[in-house]
Amino acid sequence: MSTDKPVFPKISGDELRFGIVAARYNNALVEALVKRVLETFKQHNVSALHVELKRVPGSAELPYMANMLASTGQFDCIVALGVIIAGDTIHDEVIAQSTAQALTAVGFSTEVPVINGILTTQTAEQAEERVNGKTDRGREFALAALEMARHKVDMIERLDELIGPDGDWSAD
Ligand code: DLZ
Repeated sequence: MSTDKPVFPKISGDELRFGIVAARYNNALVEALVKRVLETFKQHNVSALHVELKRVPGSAELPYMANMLASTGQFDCIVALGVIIAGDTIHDEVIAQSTAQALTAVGFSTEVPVINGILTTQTAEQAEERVNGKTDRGREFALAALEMARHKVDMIERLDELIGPDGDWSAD
């Protein structure tokens, strides 16, 4: 695991809107992630009215709901939260890889950034350390969401200016 901590820019979230999708598998750990994300949003002035939380059975269902929320056009960023813990089979690897790819695809097709907040660990203890221990992944996911939401708003505005009201591309 990388112990590097990224430095996030200071961003006010007062006009930003977020969708959160949380898996119920490994529920206690995922709920702790949800709590940290919501706390961090609050610390950055995100209005509770601008956050919608949906729950799905497991991490494999996260991309579907992320795609549906992003498709509404009502959000500046979607945060997908789950905890995948290795078992006796390679099921965890299949879910982790396919969800990561699908979440990335949602961002490209909807133009709404999606934060991959799925922890993938060998043991429950490793997940616990990253959720409730020294490594605060929930906060990291929220800070990444704030930064990407800001990028999304800025880039969509820029594209709108370039394309113009009649849909004509006006870049030199
Ligand atoms: C089936 C399954 C297994 C074995 N492990 C996990 C896990 O560690 N974390 C998680 O979020 N979901 C798990 N699931 C459930 C799948 O994500 C999914 O809900 C089911 O395969 C139904 O599509």
